[in-house]
Amino acid sequence: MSARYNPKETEPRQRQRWDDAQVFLTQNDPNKPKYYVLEMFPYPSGRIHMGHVRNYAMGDLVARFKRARGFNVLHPMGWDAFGMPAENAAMERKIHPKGWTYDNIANMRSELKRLGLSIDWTREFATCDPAYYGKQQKWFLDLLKNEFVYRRESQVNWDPVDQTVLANEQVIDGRGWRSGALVEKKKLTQWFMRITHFADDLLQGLDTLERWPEKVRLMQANWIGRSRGLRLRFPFADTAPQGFTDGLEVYTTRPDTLFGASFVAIAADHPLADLAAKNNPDLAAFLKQINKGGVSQADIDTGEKLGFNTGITVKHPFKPGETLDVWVANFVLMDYGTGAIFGCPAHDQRDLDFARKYGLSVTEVVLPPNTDAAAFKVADEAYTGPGHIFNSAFLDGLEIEAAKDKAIETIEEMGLGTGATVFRLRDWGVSRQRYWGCPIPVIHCDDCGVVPVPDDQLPVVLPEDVTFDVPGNPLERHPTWKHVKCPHCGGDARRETDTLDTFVDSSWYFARFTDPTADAPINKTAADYWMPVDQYIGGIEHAVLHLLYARFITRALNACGYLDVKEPFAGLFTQGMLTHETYKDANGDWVEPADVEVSNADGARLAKRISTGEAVKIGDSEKMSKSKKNTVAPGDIFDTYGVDSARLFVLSDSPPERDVQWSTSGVEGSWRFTHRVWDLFDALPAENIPCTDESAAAELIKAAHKTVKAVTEGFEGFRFNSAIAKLYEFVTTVRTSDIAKTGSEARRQALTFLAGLIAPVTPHLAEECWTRLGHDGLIAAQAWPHFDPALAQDDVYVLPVQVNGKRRGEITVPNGATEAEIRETALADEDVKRHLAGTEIRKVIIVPNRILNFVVG
Ligand code: ANZ
Ligand code: ZN
Repeated sequence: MSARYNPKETEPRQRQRWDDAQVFLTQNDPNKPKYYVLEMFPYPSGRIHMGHVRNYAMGDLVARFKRARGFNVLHPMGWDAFGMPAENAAMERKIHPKGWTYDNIANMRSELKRLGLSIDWTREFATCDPAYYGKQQKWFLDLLKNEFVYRRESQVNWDPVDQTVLANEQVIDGRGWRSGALVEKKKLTQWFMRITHFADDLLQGLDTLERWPEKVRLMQANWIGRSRGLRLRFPFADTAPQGFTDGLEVYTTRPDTLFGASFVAIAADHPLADLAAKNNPDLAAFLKQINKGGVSQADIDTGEKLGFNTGITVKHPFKPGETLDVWVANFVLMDYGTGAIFGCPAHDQRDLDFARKYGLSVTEVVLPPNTDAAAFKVADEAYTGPGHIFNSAFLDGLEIEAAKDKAIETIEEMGLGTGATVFRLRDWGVSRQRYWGCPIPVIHCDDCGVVPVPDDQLPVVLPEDVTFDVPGNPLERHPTWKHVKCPHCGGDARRETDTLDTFVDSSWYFARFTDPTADAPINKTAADYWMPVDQYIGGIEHAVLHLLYARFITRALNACGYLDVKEPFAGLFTQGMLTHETYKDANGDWVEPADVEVSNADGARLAKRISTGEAVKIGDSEKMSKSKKNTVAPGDIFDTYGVDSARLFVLSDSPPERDVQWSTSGVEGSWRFTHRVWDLFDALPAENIPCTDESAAAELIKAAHKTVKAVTEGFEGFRFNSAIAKLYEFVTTVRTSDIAKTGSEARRQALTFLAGLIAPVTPHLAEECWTRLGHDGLIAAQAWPHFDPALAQDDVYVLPVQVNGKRRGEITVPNGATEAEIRETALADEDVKRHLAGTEIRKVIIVPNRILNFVVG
């Protein structure tokens, strides 16, 4: 007896038992209710970090809980394995991206397995497996056929040193993030996915996602950005330039501000700019100049406003005889609206910055509430709030929305434009001039154009004999891979050398998991059974891109007949981050927690460096990151405290949506708890101890049922930390109960429940406890403890007491108390007594469990 609990010995042994019994192997069994729980699959960077531990511990809790509750649970794992870091490693360390990636996967797989996750590992795949991306190529061609995929010329950020296209996020202060070279804008023919086709549907679908965080839905709605506006053609004051006989079309969402217009502006790559530059060398030079520099939205909003007056003028539609100059401006984008705007400086900050810089007029036309029209002047800040229209002839006095309607109606009557709904969402550019990605399965033929790779030639597999010694796309310079015969005419042709954005790979993996070896990209029967994912878990940083792309691809696959659902994730949970104190030495260099010892001296916390003994300064707790060295290695934690203690700590420390501050004392607390639990089981006597106090036994059983109820509800509602707090309480209750009074049967019953309740959190320990109770089988295969609602009920409840409808106190009464008993208890309460003093009770209204009201005179 009293063997000390030893996770080092127990944990691998229990994992082996799960493996041997194949308990987590999932069958597609349409006769059982299903539950699909999925954590966002990891990028194989090399090691798992504490953030992974938390994310997967949460998913595993849900998976084990739902399995015990009788669901057929799907809980798979895979790898989001394409992408730049593998190529960077190849360039820096002369290793092949493939070798680097699969080595990392092998390493992280064994680390994840150590976590004891209830995953069906037979379904594992990596997106860089040809067996996966080949199926992606297959449906890509269907999307192409159905025009959800197309090619067009577009402006890209071009890094002239690395010879590559950069994503907006890779342009930092106008320079390439790797090379540091000034980024140029360049026109390239790129592949796009028509996400805008579903703009409205993606927006409306958000209303159906009741189990998504409100915040994420809002972020997606903003990203899609539907706005009602007006396409308006300004007639030219002089002869219309060639090709512009209908006028210059602008797009505006604020037609109510038309009387405040002081200029018109077009994008640098607007056709009219090109035309005007033909006989204006200064303009041509200007265009060249602004074609440098990043094109990210943040750059445009905060960057310096640059403009050039083309000398062309247009007529104001509402002000006869008045004209506006047409400028070229760097903050007007070609691929939004019509690539042209009218500027109203008083009510738009960018227009105001521009007007102040070039000395253009500023006319206020929206008057804020309770403001004197004569005194209202805009200075450095545009007014974008609510108000009434003024200085605007027939729009005067109207509110903004009404004025918009009126302006649109008038422009339509004049035949100068039409009201339009426009989305901020743009089509998704999926071309990457990179090696380590899914090859786009088409062939270019001079005679036949773009020819899909025939079915029997899929997958188009990446060639392995590539080099990274020079910048640019290795596929582009591969000696043979690119040169193929046209499948259509048999002539010489070129293989597409662009690969797909890795967000494409992660936009359908959840559907592939339902039958990962299917011959078709998606086995419809399996997907119909499993989809949608019931619970998706991941970081808030994916609120827009990944989660929106996945919703889009699901719709596109649905439209092509691959899937029945339109929404991939019925429930979404975004977990908080892991943080840790930061430490700095005397030189101001970060010191890692593993090298720091913190001690308490007279209430003050002091830290010193273990390796050198020197004092270090304790800083704020911040998100764990390599740059601040405030990380802890999961492997070290597992070695010291065991996997279950780590799981318990990350699940119990804070509400799952909040950050967890990692601390040694915290994980030590979890470690002590696992020992307390084990000691209880270990101390259960083999012989029967009779019950000598019925009420003590009943009380213990009641506490057990109440705990099952509370934990069940907590796990169901993603309140893991408060559910675990109930487990702590219960363990104390059991420990302090006297087995000489309750007898061993009640104790055994309580511990049987406890083993079941801790199984989703500390699964290895739970198995050990289950065995200790004398069971041969696995607790992982057991049903969830069942509570009796009558026993789980509280004995007493709190009843608010009012006097003449005002709350004056509260009383605690036994469940099922009669009205007379309730009344008596209330009249004995000191607070109530004070408020009733000197009055006469006319009536007593009692609604049991709700309220008591004394009506007095
Ligand atoms: C006149 C105006 C007056 C505007 C005013 C705003 C405020 P959202 O709401 O984001 O869709 N705009 C239109 N096309 C543009 C382009 N290609 N590049 C840069 N800006 C463009 O933005 C719509 C507003 O953004 C439009 O309404 C237009 O400026 C500008 F007090 O028209 B507005
Ligand atoms: Zn051909």
